[in-house]
Amino acid sequence: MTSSDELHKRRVAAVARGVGSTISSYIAEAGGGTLTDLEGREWIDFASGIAVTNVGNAAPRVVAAVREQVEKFTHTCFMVAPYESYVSVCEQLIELTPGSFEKRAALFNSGAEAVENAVKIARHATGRQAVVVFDHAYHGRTNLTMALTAKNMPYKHRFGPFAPEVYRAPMSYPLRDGGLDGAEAARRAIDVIEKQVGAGNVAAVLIEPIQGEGGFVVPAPGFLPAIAAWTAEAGAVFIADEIQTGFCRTGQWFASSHEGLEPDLITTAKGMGGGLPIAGVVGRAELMDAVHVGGLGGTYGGNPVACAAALAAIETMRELDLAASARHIESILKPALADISDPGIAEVRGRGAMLAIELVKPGTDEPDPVRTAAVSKACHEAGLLTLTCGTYGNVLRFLPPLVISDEDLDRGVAILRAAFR
Ligand code: PLZ
Repeated sequence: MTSSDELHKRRVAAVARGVGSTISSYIAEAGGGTLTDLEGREWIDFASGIAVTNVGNAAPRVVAAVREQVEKFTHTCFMVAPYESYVSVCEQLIELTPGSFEKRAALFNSGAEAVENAVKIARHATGRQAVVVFDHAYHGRTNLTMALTAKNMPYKHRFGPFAPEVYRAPMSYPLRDGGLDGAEAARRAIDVIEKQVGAGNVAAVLIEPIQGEGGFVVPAPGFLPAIAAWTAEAGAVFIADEIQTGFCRTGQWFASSHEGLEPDLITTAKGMGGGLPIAGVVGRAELMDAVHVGGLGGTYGGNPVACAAALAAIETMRELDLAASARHIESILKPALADISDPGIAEVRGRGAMLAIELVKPGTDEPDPVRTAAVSKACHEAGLLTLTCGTYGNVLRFLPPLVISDEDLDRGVAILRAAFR
C-alpha cells in the first residue's frame, strides 16, 4: 500500500504549493470521532474538516442517501431540469433558520459562493452598493469574499485588486477592545459606518455571529442585536454568515438564535452537507424574490447528490438532537479547557462545540502565535487533530464532530493537556 511518505513526494510534484495541509499524514478512513491514516495511526478529530462533519464522517444516513441518489441520477442541473431534493433542502432551510417571516432559499456549492450571492441579492433588492464587514471577519477566498475577509496572510496577499464598496467596521472583541460592552462596541462600529459610509449607501451589513477563522471571537452580549437594529433602521440588509456556526455547531440550529436575531439573510454551508459540497442563502422572500428570473444560479448549485446528503444530514441532526449534543460537548470540554492552568492562556471562549483558547505571552496581552503553533504540533504528534485560527494566529480552536463519544473527548483533552506541558 502507498505510504504517507510516498504520497507526500507525489503531492509535492503534482499539487500546487499554495494548497496547504495541517498534517502530513494521508487519511484512509474516518468516522464519528476519529480519522485513520494510511499507516493505521488514529487521530482524534477536534476539527471535523473545518466544522463540516457535524454528523460525523461517513455518517450512515448520509452514506445511504448518497448511494441511493448516485444510482438514480448524478446531475441534471437544477436550472435545466429540476428535481425534488433541491426544493426539499430549501424547505428545510426555511423551516430551520430563525425568523417567522416568509422566506425563500437558493443553493450553491461553497460558502464563498453563498456569501457572494447574498451580497448580490442585497445589492439588487436595495439598489445600493456598500457592504459593511468587520475586523477579523472571514467570508471566503473568491475575489469579492477576499475583499470581505479581513486578514492579509495567507488569504489576500498579492491577490488584489479587490472588489470595491467594501467597508470595515470595528468588531466587538471583549478580550481585546478594552472590555467595551455590547452597546458601546456597537456604537463604535455604527459611528464608523455612519461617518465613513453613510447609512443611506449601505446595501448590507455582513457578520459572523461568532467569528470563525478570525479567532472564534464571541461579541459582547447586545452587540449583534444593536447592529441588526441599526441595519434595519438604515433600510439595509442584515446578513448573518452562519457557514461555520450553523447546523447545530454552537448548541442551536443557528448561532443567531443565542441572541434572538432574525437575520434578513443567512448564508450556510459546511455542516449542512454532511461532508458533501453544498451551500445556501435563505431569507426574506421579498429580498430573495427581488432578483429577476435567471439572475441566480450556477451549473452545480444544489447538485442532487449533495442535496441527498444534506437532507440525510439534517434528518440525523433532528433525530439525534445534535444541538443538544453540542451543548453536552460544551459542558465537558469548556470546563476541561478552563482547567488547563497555563500562564499563556488569556481566555477560553466559544459556544457549544465551537470552543477556543487564546494564547498570549505570559503577563502581557501580546499574542503568542509561536506557542500556539507549538501546542498544536504537539497535539498532532500525539494523535489529536486540532486547528489554529485568529488574526494573530494565536487561537487554538476545537470543533469535534457533534457525534463524538465522551471517551474520545476525554482522550483528546488528555493529549491537549500534555501538549501544553
Ligand atoms: N464564511 C464564516 O468559515 C470557510 C475556510 C478555510 P468556503 N471557513 C474555512 C480556508 O482556509 O479556506 C468560511 C467561513 C465563513 C465563509 C467561508 C467560506 O466557505 O466553503 O470555504 O468557500
